[in-house]
Amino acid sequence: MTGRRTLGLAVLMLLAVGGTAHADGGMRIDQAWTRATAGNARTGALYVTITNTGTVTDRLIAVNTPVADKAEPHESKMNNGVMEMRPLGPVSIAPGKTFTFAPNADHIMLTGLKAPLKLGDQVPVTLTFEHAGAVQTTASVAKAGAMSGDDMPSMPGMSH
Ligand SMILES: [Cu+2]
Repeated sequence: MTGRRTLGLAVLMLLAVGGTAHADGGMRIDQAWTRATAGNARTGALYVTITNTGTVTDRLIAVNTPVADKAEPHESKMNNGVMEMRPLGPVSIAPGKTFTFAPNADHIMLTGLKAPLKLGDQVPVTLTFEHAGAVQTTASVAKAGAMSGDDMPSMPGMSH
């Protein structure tokens, strides 16, 4: 692990501790990840698993990340053999339920990427819920074409 990444992670953890996630907010965020982008690609997709551990239905109303101009939940649907996508709108999650953004399914579209996403980087993400408020997480950057966030470099030190 590089010193640079360790420092970045420490800063992010401080942000998470000092962030705006409410103590009573019942949203658990797992497995946030995205994919490395090639060249000057301006779009990407973010994947994350959200579990409502609270007692009321909550809605994901906004997603923000400093690496892109816009982050918006999309749904993907096959239409006459063509994969089409469109904005999903606010995502409702009932108590005890889990919602997963995953490849070839619902995803969080990143548009206006400010720089290429590099393998092994950690991307700050803020998920804002109607009740739970803003919840901070970090997305790991997996390799291009990865189908899960576990598809990570075997030697993290080699990634820069
Ligand atoms: Cu999309």
